[in-house]
Amino acid sequence: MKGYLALQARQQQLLAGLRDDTLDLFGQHAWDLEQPELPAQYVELLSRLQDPATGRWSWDERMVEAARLGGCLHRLDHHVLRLAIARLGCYLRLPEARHIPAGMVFAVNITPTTLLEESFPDQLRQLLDDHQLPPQRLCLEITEQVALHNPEQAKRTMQRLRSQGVSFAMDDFGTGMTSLGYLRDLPLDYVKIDKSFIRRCAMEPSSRMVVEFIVQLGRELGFRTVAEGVETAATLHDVQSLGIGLAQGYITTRPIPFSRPSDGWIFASGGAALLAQSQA
Ligand code: G
Ligand code: MN
Repeated sequence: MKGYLALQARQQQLLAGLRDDTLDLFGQHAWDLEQPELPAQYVELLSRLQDPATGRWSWDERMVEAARLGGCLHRLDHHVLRLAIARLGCYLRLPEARHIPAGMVFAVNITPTTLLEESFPDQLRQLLDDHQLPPQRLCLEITEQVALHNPEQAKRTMQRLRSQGVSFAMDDFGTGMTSLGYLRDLPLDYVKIDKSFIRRCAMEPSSRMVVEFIVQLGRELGFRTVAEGVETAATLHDVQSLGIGLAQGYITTRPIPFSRPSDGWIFASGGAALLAQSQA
């Protein structure tokens, strides 16, 4: 009963956020561990809800599940995608945006059911055109669940969007039940290794071996690996020694409101200073 009430409360919160426009995007960088002297070039846009009473922004990871059970997942995904693309389109036309690295990508989380909607590729194309956002700026983060739904259709949709320039990241890898075969079959640019897995690497040799294998697979198949949830310099150094390509987590930044990218936070350095320090 308690769980059910909590679920209902999350659904209400989400619906209020969508209705009152108090659902917004925050950004968090990933650092390129192979070129840490370059500015960060990967920014994930994360959903946050504002508490009307306190004004504080937060996000409960169980919100997506609440949206799914409450039947508003489609609405949530499309809201977030529209918001992200509209903001980015606007922002990238501002004079200060000329300093943004040409290769910088902005990643948005969408659920597999949205990706698999028949009309999704056309709707996405339309949004990108409407807001004049080059598809090369957009990365879609999807979870392993995509493989459980309809891997063949997922592959077709991803190939089609990728041929237009959109890139794809597999998110939270290591939390689902997916076989490694899907990493081979799906056209992926990034595989983001879940924070629980990264944490276990410090203690479990078997987890380290799996990560090393994924890194190797990435080199052969052409996707880059990303360590999620990196919080300390020690972990940063460790994931670099494992050969992981990028690091994301509180070590790069706490998520920052994206509504004000012109504040300059978008131009973050790439972690070279910290990597040099932790090696000393
Ligand atoms: O599922 P996905 O990987 O997109 O979720 C990212 C979530 O993880 C965000 O809500 C973000 O706030 C959170 N997060 C980002 N960096 C860290 C971190 O270093 N530690 C922890 N515990 N959570 C993080
Ligand atoms: Mn993500």
